Amino acid sequence: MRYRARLVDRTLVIVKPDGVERRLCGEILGRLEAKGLTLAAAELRTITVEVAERHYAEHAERPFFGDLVAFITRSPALVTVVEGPENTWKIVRTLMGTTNPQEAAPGTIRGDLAIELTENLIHGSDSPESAAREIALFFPELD
Ligand code: D4T
Repeated sequence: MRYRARLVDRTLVIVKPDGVERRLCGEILGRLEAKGLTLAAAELRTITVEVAERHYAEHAERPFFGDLVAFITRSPALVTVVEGPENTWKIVRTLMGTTNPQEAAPGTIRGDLAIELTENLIHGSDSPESAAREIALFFPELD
């Protein structure tokens, strides 16, 4: 019988503007799907400054906050909810690779496809609590 993950968990995944601009949406989502994860929602949208500031609120005091908000809002991003087994957020983070693509392992999305910290292609929630908060922020209708 073909393997199918039990769908018990959800996480927010964003193909950031650099990924859309570089035409890597298919490559990136393809890796998540090939792993066995399932798209539950997806929308190409230009993230507003207000939503970006709420999404990255934990970085509000960091020196790179302004550039980060400008980057994530500069052109459309592919905002998605990905479904899979327990701790799907962690499975996605493993596939993504570390935040700095220069340190990300080969075989990961950032390790294979990116080189700049500021253009690291993909966002994935970093805990169950972040996943719930971010899904509610980007897809309130799914709650
Ligand atoms: P996101 O949240 O975008 O998925 O990235 P991570 O979860 O992997 O990493 P993060 O929250 O620590 O950083 C958010 C975002 O800010 C950029 N960044 C980060 C930056 O421009 N300069 C920096 O010094 C750091 C630490 C990269 C990702």
